[in-house]
Amino acid sequence: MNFPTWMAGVQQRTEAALETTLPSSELAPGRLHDAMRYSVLGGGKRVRPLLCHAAGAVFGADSSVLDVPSVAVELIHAYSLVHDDLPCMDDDVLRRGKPTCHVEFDEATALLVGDALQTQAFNALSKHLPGIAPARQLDMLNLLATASGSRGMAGGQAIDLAAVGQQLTVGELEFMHIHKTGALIRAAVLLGAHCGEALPEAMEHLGRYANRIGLLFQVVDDILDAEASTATLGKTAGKDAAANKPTYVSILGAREAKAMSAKLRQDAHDALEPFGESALRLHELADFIVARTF
Ligand code: GRG
Repeated sequence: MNFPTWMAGVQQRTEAALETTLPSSELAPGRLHDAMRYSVLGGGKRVRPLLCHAAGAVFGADSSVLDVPSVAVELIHAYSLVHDDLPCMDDDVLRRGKPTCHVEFDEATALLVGDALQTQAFNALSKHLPGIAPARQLDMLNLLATASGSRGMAGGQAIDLAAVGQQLTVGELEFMHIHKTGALIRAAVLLGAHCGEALPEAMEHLGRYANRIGLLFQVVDDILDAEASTATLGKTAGKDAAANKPTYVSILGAREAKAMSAKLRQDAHDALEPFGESALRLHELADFIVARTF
């Protein structure tokens, strides 16, 4: 199976799993459920579920089991986007080519959507997972909680907000993005591996890959924000410069940022060496993250 066909398959099954996980708009409170579904379904590249499935495949994990952490991570991601777009944060009106949640609904609803998506993620991941020992499942819940919280994504967002208008070194920028963007991407990869038979040494190699991919994702995001159009991105382009935010492009310049993305991609490929052919999809995803146009 070629990469586009595999990717479309995972995206489809993720969409279906999200659809059944989210409460129906017909259930009370209908408007909140409607806003949750609006914010999650029918958009997004589903990069984190793709990484989760690709990592699980290395260790023989079952696709139907992998759907569960994939959904959990994607719900956390969707919540972060809804909150990130709020006027008190990035104040954006466009996401995935549609009005942002607080524009389509209202601010209070958007706040609740984020809250409810976050708890829905843990609800999904805490249900019975066939073939996964309870202790392993607890590790998975702990991994996702840590990646999402103040020592992970939420902490990275706090650093990001404090960095507006500041001069950061590349090291400080990296620290911020390892948390804000990288932590959840790393969690997606490791949760996939937890669904299969991954030994600690393999987890270490995979962790190295995930760290590189997390940063790579952000460097490419910075380049796209500077160079792509709003129409292509489906979100407001040029926001980082307009908001006076430090980015890889503003600190290093576009040429150096692209050189950095090439190096990170190579490092990601190198980290996968011990896995041979079984890591094909993870290799392809590293290339996809660099080649993406939105
Ligand atoms: C509000 C707690 C809290 C956290 C927000 C991740 C984040 C922290 C904010 C997102 C803002 C942003 C644009 C970050 C850059 C990297 C990123 C996560 C881009 C969006 O992810 P994609 O490209 O989006 O995977 P799709 O729409 O494809 O799912």
